Amino acid sequence: MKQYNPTEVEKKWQEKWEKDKIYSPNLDSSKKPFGKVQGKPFYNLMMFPYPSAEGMHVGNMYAFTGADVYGRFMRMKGNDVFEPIGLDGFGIHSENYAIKVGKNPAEQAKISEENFYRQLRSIGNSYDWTRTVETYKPEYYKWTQWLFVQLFKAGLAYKKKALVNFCPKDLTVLADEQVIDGRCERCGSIVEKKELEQWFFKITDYAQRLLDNIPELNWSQKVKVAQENWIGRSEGALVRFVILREAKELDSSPLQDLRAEPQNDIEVFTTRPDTLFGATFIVISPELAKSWLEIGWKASTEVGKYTEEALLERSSQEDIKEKTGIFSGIYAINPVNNQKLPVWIADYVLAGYGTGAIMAVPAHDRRDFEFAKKFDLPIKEVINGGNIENEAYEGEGEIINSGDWNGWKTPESIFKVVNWLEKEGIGEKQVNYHLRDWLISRQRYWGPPIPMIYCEKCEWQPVSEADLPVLLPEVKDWKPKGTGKSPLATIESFINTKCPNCGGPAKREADVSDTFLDSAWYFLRYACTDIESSAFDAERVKKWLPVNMYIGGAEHSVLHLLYSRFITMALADLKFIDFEEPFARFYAHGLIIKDGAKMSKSKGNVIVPDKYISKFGADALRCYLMFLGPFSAGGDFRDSGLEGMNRFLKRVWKLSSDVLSIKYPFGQSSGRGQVLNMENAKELDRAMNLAIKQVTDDVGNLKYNTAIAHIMEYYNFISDYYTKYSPRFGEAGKILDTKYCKTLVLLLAPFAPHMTEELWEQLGNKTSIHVSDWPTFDESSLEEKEVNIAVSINGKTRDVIKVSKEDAKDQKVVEQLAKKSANVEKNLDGKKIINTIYVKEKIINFVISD
Ligand code: ANZ
Ligand code: ZN
Repeated sequence: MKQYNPTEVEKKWQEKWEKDKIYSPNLDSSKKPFGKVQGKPFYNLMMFPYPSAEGMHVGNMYAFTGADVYGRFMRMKGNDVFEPIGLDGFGIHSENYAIKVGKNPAEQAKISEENFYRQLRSIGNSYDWTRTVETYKPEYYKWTQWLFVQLFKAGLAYKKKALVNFCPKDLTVLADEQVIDGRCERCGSIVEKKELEQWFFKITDYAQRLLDNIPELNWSQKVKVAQENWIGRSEGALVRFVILREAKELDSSPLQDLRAEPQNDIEVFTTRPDTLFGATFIVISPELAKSWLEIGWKASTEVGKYTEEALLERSSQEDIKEKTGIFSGIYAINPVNNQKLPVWIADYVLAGYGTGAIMAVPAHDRRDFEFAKKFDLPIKEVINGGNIENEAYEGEGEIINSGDWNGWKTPESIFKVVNWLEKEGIGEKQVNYHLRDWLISRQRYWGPPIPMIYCEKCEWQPVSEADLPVLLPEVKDWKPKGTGKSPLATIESFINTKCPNCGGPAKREADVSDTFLDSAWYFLRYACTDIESSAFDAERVKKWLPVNMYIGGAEHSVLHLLYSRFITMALADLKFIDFEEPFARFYAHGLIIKDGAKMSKSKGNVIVPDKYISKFGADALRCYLMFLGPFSAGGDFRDSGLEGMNRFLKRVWKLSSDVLSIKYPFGQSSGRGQVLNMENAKELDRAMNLAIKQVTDDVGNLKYNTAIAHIMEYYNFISDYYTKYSPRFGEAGKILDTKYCKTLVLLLAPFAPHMTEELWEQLGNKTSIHVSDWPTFDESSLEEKEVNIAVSINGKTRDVIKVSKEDAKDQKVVEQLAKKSANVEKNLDGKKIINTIYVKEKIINFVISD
């Protein structure tokens, strides 16, 4: 047999697989390739990549391979596996790369795509290459625009002026989810706040449902928790504080024109209505103060000045700074005890949450405590248990200093407090969510134009579906402007159009949509790439979705994974599909570390797989990556480890060749005079069954590193036998059955798909190993045949004997065997046995008289 030449073998099989379409299931009839029985549809999906021309590094390859191993395993287990691939070519990331290399994004996208697909092919994943999806192509983004139109028609898309996150480097707005610790998710710049008119999706309408479904998802726990926290449900109460009449008169009618009676009050959202008696002041956000000023509140000049400054500060969103604030000059009445509370304006109260106003309870809230200390405001304890001299007490306890509520326990009694407030007409139960609506507009070029048209008469109108896609025009000047406007805004021929409703002159929306919209529905499109008349086909989507296994990075916990869930839910409500959760199972893979840091372009520690593939082959790299640590944890990349894996694969190849080159008759003497008798065969069977069991369990649980370790153990075991009974020692030494070797090759197939395919063919098989059946094991061969039984005399252990399970059933037999032990015999010393106690398969104790 030939030397192992991975380059040759891998090329041969990659071409043949693609030609034979063994990884392209028939999505309608779901027949397995090669006319085998029908399998169950299994949608095995890896998060598609967003490419740049530098291409894929081994960290990316790690994730893709791990997903593929699972798909290959499920295919051999008899499922019809659909494992598609594509790429998210639109977006800021790709556009920034185009800027960097000085190319037009459209031109660059093609180059990136080619390189990416070349790399992806070279690692030998079982992708259905007949159904790729590229988000930047009109045949795809036509449907992204269609989706936008559906959401608009359903009242789930709206345009409004809002204070939004703006990245000063990427020169565009960002959604809340794309601001991580105050910085741009893409480039790391500190995000600013700008007031701009933008398109939003009403993901907040779905907050509760997004939350309710979480327990049923078979997802990594930490991702579920991250989503729960991001959605951030808070239960509490809305409480109304009446603004003090007398103060209004005092202060040259500060609120006279503020609001029409009787609504001149301040509403606050609180999660701790049980602390109402402890409220000692009220705080409103600078934004709320400004809106009051705008409707005629005649506040002092200092107040006006503070408000302006605080708002300006807000827009430059630096890291956490000292709390600032100012007394507004007005007072409000605490509805539970009619106490007069000063109303302050301060920047620690946010405009976008709750009502933008709070009741401050410094004794029991850290932020309020700090503020009270700084401005010398009163602190009043209403929950016992803490020491409020030094810090706020936020824990549980008994309500004190609170009239009727005294003695109630908190937090258990919060509901009683809310009932009380409702009865008194002071406030009511309220649930708030931290989740904000999804900001969709991007003032960039490289994305799908938002398919909306503005007409003076008819206002915003969606482009009619027959006119989709709204093509992204080819323009010279496509770079971001930083004016808060998209580069398309100045392209007259693009902007000027007709109103789809009245036919009058109208203007197109110039912004494009967020790339996260492109990726929020691609998993639906994969199954329908051949369908031109609609985004997807209900029947086919029903057959293949939800995705059975979704693998990707945990960093998308609240971005892509949340957006996809929302879009799927909305499509379900619009009756386009009949399920509301897109990913039945989500598994977060680990990261590859190099020199102590996560592998990434920005860290400059990237390892490109290409050179390793050409040197050792994709199979060696795949096996090595899967072996380096638990798939959920990742691991440290080392060249030496890869070389070791390469040697292992060569050994497997050699073993298989040896087995093939000689036909071993069973049960004859080897040159060394050793015979593989029935006992040896039993041992081999046991090792084989054990290996099958362990590898099956481990791969099924994505424990790839231990699966490979078991394959190695099994290899060592059988190779010992093959070596011992090697024909080198004589012609008569051909004793082993090829089944042990076949099993080895089968178990290794998901990890080293090319090499095993070649060996499989050489072992005389006509169909691909990857559509062959995964080996099954015989549980009974795994059972222990013997047990160890301790023999004791008067409680003192004298020996441990090996007894067959059969014999261990019978106390009489065990007694006899025990007495045969020399040490036992010596200690019994002919004395009379008064009693014998046998604990089955464990201990036999003889009681003798001294
Ligand atoms: C009084 C109080 C007393 C509060 C106490 C807490 C402890 P979550 O859990 O995040 O919903 N709050 C409400 N709106 C706010 C805003 N716009 N900006 C800043 N803070 C705001 O938190 C709700 C709590 O955060 C509310 O409950 C309110 O302070 C504050 F011992 O009201 B609490
Ligand atoms: Zn019109």
